Amino acid sequence: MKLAWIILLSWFPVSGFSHAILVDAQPAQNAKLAQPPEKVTLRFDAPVGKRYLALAVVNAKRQRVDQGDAALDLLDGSIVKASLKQPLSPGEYVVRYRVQSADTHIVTGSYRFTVLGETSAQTDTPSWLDRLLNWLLSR
Ligand SMILES: [Cu+2]
Repeated sequence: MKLAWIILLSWFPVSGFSHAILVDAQPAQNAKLAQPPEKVTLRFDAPVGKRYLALAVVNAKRQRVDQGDAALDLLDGSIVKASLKQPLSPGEYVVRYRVQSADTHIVTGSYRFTVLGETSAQTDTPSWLDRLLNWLLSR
């Protein structure tokens, strides 16, 4: 009977603690942002440890654009933040993170977001009216 308990307990050594799951991210996964974000905020379903904490954001050239200040929120240990170089230029970015769950397991993940910016909105071909005006003015 005693042995059965020991086996049972050793099978569930971390019962009560669970694997951290990312429940919210700002910017959101695959977001297309008109305004460059100032920071990245990740929220997990439970507090995470700061020991293996990492949060990096890289651009399409794999250059880091975060300020290297990834940290837990002072009031809420389930929130990880890092500020970004200002302003981010239009383009695609990848967020990579690593945290340690309460069950001691390391959780890693990554996702993308895009900064649209003014240039992508203005690269549309001129409207027929613009072309007509240009033609009239060029005569
Ligand atoms: Cu786990």
